[in-house]
Amino acid sequence: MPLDTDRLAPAVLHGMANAIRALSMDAVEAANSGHPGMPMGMADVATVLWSEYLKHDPAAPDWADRDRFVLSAGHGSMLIYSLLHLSGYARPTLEDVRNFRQLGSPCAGHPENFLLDGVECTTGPLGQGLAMAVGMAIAERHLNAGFGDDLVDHRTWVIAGDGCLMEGINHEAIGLAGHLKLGRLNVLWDDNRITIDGSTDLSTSEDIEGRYAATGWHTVRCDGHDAVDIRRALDEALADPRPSLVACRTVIGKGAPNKQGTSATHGSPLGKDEVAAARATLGWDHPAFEIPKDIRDNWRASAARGVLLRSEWEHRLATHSEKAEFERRMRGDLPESFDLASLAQEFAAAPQKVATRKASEMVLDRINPALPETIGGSADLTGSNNTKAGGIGPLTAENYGGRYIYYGIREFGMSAAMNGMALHGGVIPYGGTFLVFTDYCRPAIRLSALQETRVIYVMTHDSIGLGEDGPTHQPIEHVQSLRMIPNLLVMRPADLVETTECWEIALREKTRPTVLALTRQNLPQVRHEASENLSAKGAYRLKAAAAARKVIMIATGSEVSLAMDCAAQLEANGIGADVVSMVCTQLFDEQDADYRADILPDVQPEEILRVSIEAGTTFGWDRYTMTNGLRFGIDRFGASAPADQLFQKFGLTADTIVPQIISKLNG
Ligand SMILES: Cc1ncc(C[n+]2csc(CCOP(=O)(O)OP(=O)(O)O)c2C)c(N)n1
Ligand SMILES: [Mg+2]
Repeated sequence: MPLDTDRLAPAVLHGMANAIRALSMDAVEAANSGHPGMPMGMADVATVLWSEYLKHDPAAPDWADRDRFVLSAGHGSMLIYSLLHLSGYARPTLEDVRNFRQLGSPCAGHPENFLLDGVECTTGPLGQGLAMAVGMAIAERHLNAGFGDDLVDHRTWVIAGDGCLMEGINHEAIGLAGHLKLGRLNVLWDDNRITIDGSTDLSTSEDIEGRYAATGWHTVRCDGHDAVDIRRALDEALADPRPSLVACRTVIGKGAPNKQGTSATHGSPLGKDEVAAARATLGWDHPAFEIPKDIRDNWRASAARGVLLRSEWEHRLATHSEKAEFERRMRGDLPESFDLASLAQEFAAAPQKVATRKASEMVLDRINPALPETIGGSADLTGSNNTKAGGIGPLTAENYGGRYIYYGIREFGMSAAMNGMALHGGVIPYGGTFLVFTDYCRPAIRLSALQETRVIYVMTHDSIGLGEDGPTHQPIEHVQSLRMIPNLLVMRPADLVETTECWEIALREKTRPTVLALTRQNLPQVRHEASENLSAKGAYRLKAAAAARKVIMIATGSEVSLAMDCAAQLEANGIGADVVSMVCTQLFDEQDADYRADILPDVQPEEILRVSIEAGTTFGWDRYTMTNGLRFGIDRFGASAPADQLFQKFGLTADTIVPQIISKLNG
């Protein structure tokens, strides 16, 4: 809670808030695009929050114990750019702000975590910022349980709009936060009763505070343009042990005399005349992008509290017995001693027939005791995803030190929370559901990839091989469609050894998320040698042709052993066949040209026929088979039946595939 000496006079705060309004309307005007309404409406709330409550030091944006600030209403990006600039962060500079929304400026249309320090997460897809903040708040409490108040003792603040509260994910996110009693999470709702289409009356009549209260939240209301009232509400929020929703009644576009309070200010420049009128209304007679010295000084001075708090924290860290471990965790480095290669070798030496979901559990049995930073979980499919392993216990409101989260049936909420945890740092989240429900997670998976977070998605039941649950549960297009997302590794291991290799790759990828697509059904072990992590090459030759090579079989996951069976039959017919396990297309595409050409030589199909097998869509496989190759897969929805009958029905057996290859070879 701020000291009385931190309290600034309302007139001072008013000038500081008007600097946000001026920068926001002028930057949007210069770009001729953007959203002035939200920053102008929330300027007063944001000024009180940043100058009196938020714990931050502009000189140390990555200070581990800073408060996290999330602008969930990402369209109001000029709000955070103004706040960062005015309070003295190195970037954005005034030039950066002038170039709002232009190529090369870190002031992108929506805030991007990889472009500016102080932007904790990428926001714009409404609702996800708040849901990520839940993950940040979980990570904070979890690390606090491990390292104590001296090192970890901060809050998570969110500014969210009507849209963030209306999105379905809001329900999942606040349900989880309320259940876990994340009292250090405070959401400041820009309650302006306006969205793009007009008044919120058009589309909602919900009792939002009632909904939050029912979910275990504390709620409080304030006049979002009255500093004293804002403080009262924030003080109440801080004092309450529950997560808090602070409903800030505001006027969108506040200060623009003819347009304020209407959706006209939401997402368009105010226009020259209205900007001039706003200047007159606000008493702001400075030219565009000029901030008077006294206001700039007030903003800079407001950061002094954070500077002091950081230096005190640095002193505590310097003498802390856990300093090295804490710093390692926050850097995201794995312990020097961590290594799964020996485990892969153990598995290679003693073959087992297991489902890859089970294989994943066996690997996690080794990972979790060795890596205290992992936080596992599942969206109510723990026993199916095999995610609880290695002796980790539940993370609950009573024990934040636990390492396993029962997310409930909240796939999207889980995925967004994992992004928040990874962005917070100090933890490596992994979580599971059925692969088919990556559709429910997908907007967050996309943000994992965009934000470069190390999140590991453990997605089981990865094909018709799941059997009787039928077409609603059988992924068809999922693996291939996930492969289209840039900066996402999609891995479909074929056995226990490959599963071990994939986990090792995923854990070592600091800036890329991974989807592990794992089987429900048991698979024979295809790898008997593990001196090198071959999965790291994305694809490798599992078996070389014995007879003169005429065919290259390319398969993934459960179809690799099928490809081996096909190859054996081909060889019996005197046709040499390589088998390539394509564990991860993205990693294969990154190999050098020589390696790729060695695995998939660039020759005509008359010389070598390329054949793909994957129990999902064949769409896109011509990338590896070439158009003249053969592609075996499933281009319709599945069916409900035992798995082996389904593989028969969809023609994914050696007896069906081999004759087609031979006939193609015979032209
Ligand atoms: C998931 C998602 N859907 C739609 C949009 C497009 N969009 C951006 S802002 C907005 C309206 C948001 O209303 P509100 O949160 O009340 O913001 P305000 O108009 O008050 O600034 C919409 C529909 C989006 N960014 N994300
Ligand atoms: Mg609104």
